[in-house]
Amino acid sequence: MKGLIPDQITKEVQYSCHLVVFTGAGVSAESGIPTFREAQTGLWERFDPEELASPAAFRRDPALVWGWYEWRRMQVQKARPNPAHLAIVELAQRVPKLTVITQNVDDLHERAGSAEVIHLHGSLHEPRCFACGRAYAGVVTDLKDQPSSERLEPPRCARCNGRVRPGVVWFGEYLPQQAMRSALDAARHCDCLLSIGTSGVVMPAARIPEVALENGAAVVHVNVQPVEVSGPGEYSLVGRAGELLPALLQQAFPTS
Ligand code: BV8
Ligand code: ZN
Repeated sequence: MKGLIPDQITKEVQYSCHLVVFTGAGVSAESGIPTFREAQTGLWERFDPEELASPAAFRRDPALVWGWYEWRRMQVQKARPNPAHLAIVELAQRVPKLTVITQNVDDLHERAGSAEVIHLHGSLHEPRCFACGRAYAGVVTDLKDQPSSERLEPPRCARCNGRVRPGVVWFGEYLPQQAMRSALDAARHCDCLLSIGTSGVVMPAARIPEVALENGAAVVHVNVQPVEVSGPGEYSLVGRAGELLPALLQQAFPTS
């Protein structure tokens, strides 16, 4: 019975010795986490996310930005990994080597069971002092369920009294060097890269699938929107990650 996934793509995964899974906000969409560009709600409706996700915005109005990130962190805390995250964990049991690289700042890959996830844009779960860099994981905020309508003052650093900031990479900030190095190394040496749920507009992360392609790997885009492909070895699978990844897993490694 013909499956959802074209045979050529199934084979690329089935015979892969080193598979890279590169994810964007679309992989968490079916967990109920709004993608970065979906309309912000509540207090942040009138802001362009790229405006808010910047050091300047935090300096200008730390309580507005801290409130937005804490509300997003609460959203993630209430969310659960979806079938796409779980299929990625299963794939890792079936191919010799699998590397997960994510642009997302949620911890849904980890909570699904993925190990050693490379976070190119940091994480909501590693706040740090903006002034001296001291880590402040485990900050507790009892945010109401509704988008916070009031600003939320960020905590102060016990060491230098600086403001605590989200542990994410903002626009205009460099990506963590080690993360980018490991991601590029995996992209250069893999034989197949699945690019899941990303619009591929944010640099330099968006280079990762290109580097894999330049180094001879097959690249498969999984997105609800068709992705323009440049030639043989690059494929666009149109559909929801939560449906296509379990189908790809099942077709490449049928359970006995
Ligand atoms: C840097 C953390 C050096 C914060 C994020 C002009 C040209 C080129 C580059 C630039 C430029 N001007 C500035 C730049 C650099 C800039 C950049 O790339 N800007 C873009 C907008 C043009 N990049 C930077 O600043 C980076 N740093 O370059 O440093 C430097 C230093 C000093 C001065 C200059 C440069 C830092 C970038 C990191 C930004 N931080 N996140 C936070 O989360 O708040 S990026 C943020 O946006 C997310 O992490 C995400 O990765 C990214 C994109 O967001 P979304 O669009 O929501 O998500 P995604 O792209 O993943 O799209 C969702 C996709 O899923 C869609 O395609 C949708 O169709 C699909 N989908 C939806 N549902 C499903 C689905 N697919 C499958 N199944 C579904 N169910
Ligand atoms: Zn400090």
